[in-house]
Amino acid sequence: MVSSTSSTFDFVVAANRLPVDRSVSLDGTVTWTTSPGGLVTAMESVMRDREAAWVGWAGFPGDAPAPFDDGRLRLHPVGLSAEDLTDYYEGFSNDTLWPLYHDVIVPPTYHRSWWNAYRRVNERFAEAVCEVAAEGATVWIHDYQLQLVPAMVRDRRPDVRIGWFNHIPFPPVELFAQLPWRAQVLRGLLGADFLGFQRPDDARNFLRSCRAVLDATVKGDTVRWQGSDDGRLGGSPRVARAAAVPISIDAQGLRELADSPAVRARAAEIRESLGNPQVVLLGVDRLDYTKGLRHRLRAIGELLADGEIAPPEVTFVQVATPSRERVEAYRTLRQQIEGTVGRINGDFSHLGDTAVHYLHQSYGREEMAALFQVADVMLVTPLRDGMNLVAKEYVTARHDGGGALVLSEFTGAAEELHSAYLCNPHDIAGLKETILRAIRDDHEEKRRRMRMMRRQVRTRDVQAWADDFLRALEMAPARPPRARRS
Ligand code: GDG
Repeated sequence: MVSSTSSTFDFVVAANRLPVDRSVSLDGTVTWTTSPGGLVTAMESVMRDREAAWVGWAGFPGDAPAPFDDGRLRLHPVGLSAEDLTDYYEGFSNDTLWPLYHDVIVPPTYHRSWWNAYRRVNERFAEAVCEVAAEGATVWIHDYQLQLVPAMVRDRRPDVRIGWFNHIPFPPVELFAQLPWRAQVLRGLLGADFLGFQRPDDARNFLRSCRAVLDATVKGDTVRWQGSDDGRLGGSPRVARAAAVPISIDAQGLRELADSPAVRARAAEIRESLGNPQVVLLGVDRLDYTKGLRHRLRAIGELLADGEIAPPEVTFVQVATPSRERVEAYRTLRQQIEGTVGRINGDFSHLGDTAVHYLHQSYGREEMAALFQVADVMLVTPLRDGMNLVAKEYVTARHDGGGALVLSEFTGAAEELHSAYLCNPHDIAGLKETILRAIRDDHEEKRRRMRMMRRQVRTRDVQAWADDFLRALEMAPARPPRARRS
C-alpha cells in the first residue's frame, strides 16, 4: 500500500453519484445518509482496509459542498450546475448515450452543446480524481456518464492504475458508429488499463468498435492503440484489456432481510390485502422504455382478454419506480403505460378485484423484499438491460424455494440464470405462452429451477464481482488466472 497523506488516497472510486443522500432539516441542519444499493455494499467491503475516497455528484445543483468523511471513507463532491444537469446528465448521458447503448429503442438525440457539457463535466471529475489519488493509486471509474475520465486522468497521472466498469450494454459497432463523437469516446475509454463489461458480447462490441473506428490493433481481449486526442497518430501508446465481469447483489444481506420476521409478516399482509389470489404476477422496474413494460402489459392484456387469466384468482402488481421525469421520452412512456393500465383495468377489473395494481412509487428495501416473496411469477422482460439486478434479487429473496422467474433473453442476467423461463419480449405470443408455463408448471419443476438460480447468485455475489474486477485490474493488461469458483 502506498503511504497516504491526509488528502490523498490509494483507492479512488468515481461514479456520477456519491453514495450518500443529503437532507436539510427545518432548522438548516444538514445530514447525510448512506444510499442503499449494491454498489455501495460492494465498495464498502473493498474499501474497508484502505485509504479510500469516492468522487461524485452530491445530488443537488450548485456548488460542491466541501469534502467530508463518512467513517473511513472520504467523500469528494463534484459540483453540477442546473445547466450541467440538463446538458450533461439528462441530455448527453440519458438522452444520447442511454438510448444509443440500449439498441436505439427510442431515437438518441445528438446535440453538440450536450457533448460540450459532457466533456466539461468529465474534466471536472478527472480533476477531482487527480486531486485525491495518491501516487500509484487504484482508480475505479463507473459507467457511461464518465467515459472520458479514464484518458483525462491518464494524461495527468501516468502513475495510477485505472479501471472502468460499464453498468449498461455496449452496443454493436453498427449502432455505436452513429455517435458523432465515437472516436473521442473510445479514446477516452482507452485511458483505462482494464475495462469491465456485463456480458462477453459487450466487451466484444467495444473491441470491434476500437478496431473499426480507431483502427486499433485487437488481439484476443487486448487492444493496442497509439493516437492522440486530436486524432493524429503519434500520441502515447495505450494498451487495455476488455472483459466481462458480471455484476451481482449482496445475496447474504438480502437473504437475511427476506427471512426476517417483519418481512415475512409483511408479505402475508400484502397477499391478504390483494385478496389472497392464487397467483400473484409481479414486475419491479424503473419506469424506463428499456424495461419492456409496454410489451409486458400487452401480453397481460391479451391473456386477460383470452380468459387465460382473470382476477381475483390471478392478479398483476407492477411497481414502476419514477425515473428521469424531465426527459421527454420518459414522460411519453409514462402516459402510454398509464393509459394502457387504465384501459386494462376498465375492461377486466371488477369491484374489489383489480386486474393490474400499478404503483408509480418507490419503496423501502423491506417492502421490496416482502413483495418478492409474494410474487408467484416474477416478470423481468426488458428489451435490453445491462444486467438486471431485480432478477437476481427475486431468486434470492424467495428463500422458501417457491416462485418462478420469467426472464428476457436480452438481459445480462439471462447469461447466468439459465434455469429461468426465458423469453423474447418482442414475441407477444411467445411471451404469453411463457407466462402461462411459469404459472402452470408443476411445483417440483419450478423449485428445481429456482434452486439452481439461487445457488448461482449465492456463489457469484457482489463481493465476488468486486474481487474479480480488482484482480483483473491489478493484472491488466495481462489476463488474470481463471476466476475462482467458491
Ligand atoms: C443499471 C443497469 C444493471 C427499483 N425500484 C425500487 C428499488 N429498485 C432497485 C431494484 C434494483 C435496482 O433498483 C435496479 O437495478 P436494475 O439492475 O434492475 O436496473 P437499473 O436501475 O437500470 O440499473 C442494469 C445495474 O445498473 C447494475 O449494474 O443491472 O442493467 O441498467 O436493485 O431492487 N429499490 C427500492 N425501492 C424501489 O422502489 N428500495
